[in-house]
Amino acid sequence: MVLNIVEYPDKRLRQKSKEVSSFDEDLHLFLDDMYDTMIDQSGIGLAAIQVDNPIRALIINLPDEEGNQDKEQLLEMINPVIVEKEGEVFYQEGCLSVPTFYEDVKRFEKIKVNYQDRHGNTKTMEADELLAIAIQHEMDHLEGILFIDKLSYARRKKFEKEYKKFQRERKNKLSKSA
Ligand code: Y12
Ligand code: CO
Repeated sequence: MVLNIVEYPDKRLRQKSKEVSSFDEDLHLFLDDMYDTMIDQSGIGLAAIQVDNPIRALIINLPDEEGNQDKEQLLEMINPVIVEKEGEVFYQEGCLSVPTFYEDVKRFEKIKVNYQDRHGNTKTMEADELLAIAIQHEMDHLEGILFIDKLSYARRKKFEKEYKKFQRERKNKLSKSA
């Protein structure tokens, strides 16, 4: 089932997500709904809070060289914790909760993450390149942090102006087509 995406500036995105303690059927069905939602919206990563469920769960499904998202490569991370980090890299990030906007954000280049899978099994993963960036972006959501919070004051002000214009234009378009 495809769920509604919560969009900035909705305050619900600012909640700190809670630890997951039940790795039951409800969690599995919810993770499946998150996947349906991410794919439906052409996303490559999604945190539970983005579909209005403040639990520490995220999914990532990066495209391969041909641009295809293989479900076999789907990564589900529950209660993730970064235990090692190194280097620095800039990447132009986007987010389904901040539609149409992409901004350069500084991230750690390489990370090591401890997390649990959907069955509660403990895992460790080392990540670099796009995967490291995606994990850090999604883990920020668990703390109520958005990539736009990491912009300079001037860039953020510009973003706020452009985002308001985008919201206005989308509302006008929708009211004309109704
Ligand atoms: C690197 C940086 C950030 C992430 C986090 C996951 N981000 C996304 O999945 C962003 C998806 C996205 C999709 C959009 O829709 C289309 O491209 C059709 C989009 O554009 C619009 O909303 C019009 C914006 C963002 C992972 C890795
Ligand atoms: Co996001």
